[in-house]
Amino acid sequence: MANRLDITLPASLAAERQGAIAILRLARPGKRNAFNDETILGIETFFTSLPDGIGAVLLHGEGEHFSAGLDLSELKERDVTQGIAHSGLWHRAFGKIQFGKVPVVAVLHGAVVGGGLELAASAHVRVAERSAYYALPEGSRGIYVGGGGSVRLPRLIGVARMTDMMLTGRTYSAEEGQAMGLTTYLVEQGRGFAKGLELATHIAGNAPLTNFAVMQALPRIAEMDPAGGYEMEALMSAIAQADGEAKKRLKEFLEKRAPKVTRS
Ligand code: 1HE
Repeated sequence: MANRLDITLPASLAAERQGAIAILRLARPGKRNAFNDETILGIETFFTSLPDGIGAVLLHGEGEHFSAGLDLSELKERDVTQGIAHSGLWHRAFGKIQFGKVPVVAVLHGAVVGGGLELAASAHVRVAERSAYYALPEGSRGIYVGGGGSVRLPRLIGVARMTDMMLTGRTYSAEEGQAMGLTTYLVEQGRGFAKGLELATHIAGNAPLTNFAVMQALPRIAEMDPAGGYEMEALMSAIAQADGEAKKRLKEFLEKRAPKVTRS
């Protein structure tokens, strides 16, 4: 049963709750879900205001496109200092997604471009519908990514592909994005929300400490030197397995009350 989430957001965003899942919808389809400052601040508010009991977030976009990225009509006459602050605003908001309270599943369709792709890259699981396509039009607009794209996208698709996208305006299709690891699920048109909700529901059912470890420890360990990484992994693993939730789940398996691992 869907119900409202009591978080005050700008009209460009809509939030609701379905059980343990908080759903955030980019709701400015008339402008192809382009992000003005108000929207970026609203995204930050949403991810910092999630109530207890929410186990995962589902992020999706209204209309034909996920997002056209930065609202270009707001670029105006920013000077260098204001430009740095503007990018910092995006970094802060998207950081609250990647390193927030709970995992985020993003459902992508239509144009996922510029800042829209940067937003998608901040999520933990990405589902593409076949209509999705990816581009970094910053190159042709005379600007540069500013929403963390230089940090997150090379880790997903490699420096070479991002360089190509920015220099040549190349776009990638949903199928190509899936093949290169940008998304990990590819579904038919109109099936993204249901798939995203199914995944978010599974994620929300995990032990909270496991989700914490995957969100907070894994990306940091992956960037560490191997010796430090093994050490941090050992610590995280020990913390997770000492938790009551782990003990309960292991007992359920050993008493044959938990499901086996099966092919999906
Ligand atoms: C916009 C924006 C926008 C649409 N800012 N207003 N992003 C871009 O360079 C992508 C620019 N947008 C497009 O290429 C196309 O709009 C789409 C491929 C996404 C969709 O095409 P279409 O035919 O469905 O829509 P449209 O007719 O182009 O746009 C509908 C309206 O949305 C129209 O306004 P209207 O008043 O004439 O109805 C467009 O002007 C408006 N619109 N996209 C402002 N982006 C932190 S740094 C991040 C840097 C970036 O993200 S750069 C990438 C910018």
